[in-house]
Amino acid sequence: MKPGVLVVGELPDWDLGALAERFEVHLYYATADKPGMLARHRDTIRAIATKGEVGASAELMDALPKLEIIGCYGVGYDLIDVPAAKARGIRVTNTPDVLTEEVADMAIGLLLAAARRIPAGDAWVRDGSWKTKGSMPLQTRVWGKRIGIVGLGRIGAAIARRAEAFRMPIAYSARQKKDVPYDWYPTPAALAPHVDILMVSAAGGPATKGLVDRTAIEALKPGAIFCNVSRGTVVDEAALLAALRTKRIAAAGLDVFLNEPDIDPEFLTFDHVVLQPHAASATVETRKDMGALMRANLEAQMEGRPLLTPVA
Ligand code: 8YV
Repeated sequence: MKPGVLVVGELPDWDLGALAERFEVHLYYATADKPGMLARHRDTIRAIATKGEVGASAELMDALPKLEIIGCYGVGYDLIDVPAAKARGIRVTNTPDVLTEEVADMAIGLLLAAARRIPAGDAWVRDGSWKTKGSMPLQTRVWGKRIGIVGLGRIGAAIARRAEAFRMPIAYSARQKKDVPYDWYPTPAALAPHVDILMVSAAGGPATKGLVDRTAIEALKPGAIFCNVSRGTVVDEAALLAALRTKRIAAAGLDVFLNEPDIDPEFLTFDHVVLQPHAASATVETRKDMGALMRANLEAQMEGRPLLTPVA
């Protein structure tokens, strides 16, 4: 008999199909009767497949006494209660590396789209403004500007490599200075006054909650550009909204927010902000790689082999 996997967040059909070859797949996200599904399959579910936006709580773990592993379809596992998993001997894996370059592409894309007003330019052509009003308002330069990266992990480093090609002086904030030729600051608040662009790419979770605080946002130079491809929780969103309201932040590109997808509606009112629906890793190619890595971890656990990318 195949082991059971509880799929708590929606996955592409190709992943569900591949999972079904090795597991009895239970679509938790699609069932109205969640307690019933847990009760019926509590003795056979040995794995959970989750994703960045949908976590796994201690309560869910407790409902599944045979649970051995939680495979996160995403690098960020901040919504999985890892201490609870550890305490119960449940392994947790994520999908690092396979999405690094994709997220860095989106970071640069958002930066260019916001500063160069690419969506507004597209609308200007489509709605006839080009013909009736002539040129659109001028844009803001990106290349050569000083960029500050909050969190120089795998994704931050990939953004920095791209920024080098844009001939940008690079600075970063991180708890520890790293062996890189970029200027280091210990906190976003220390970094912010020295940069033209603040790019947030730190991991989410309790350790980085509110890391980009009001002090950091208020320390940005007037006219700064702000981007976030990490987690909404990393930023003091009230302070960000205030700086967007006054246009102290001249342009912003945001892929992540608090309370996704029910985000603060004020974001929708800003025409100097480019919004994305938490899609930085969302290409067919990368999502296939993420799914394959998540499944490889689940299968390794079922077969008693070492996990490929464990976090706990
Ligand atoms: C999501 C992400 O997990 O990897 C992460 O941490 O935020 C994303 O890749 C992705 O949307 C999968 O649901």
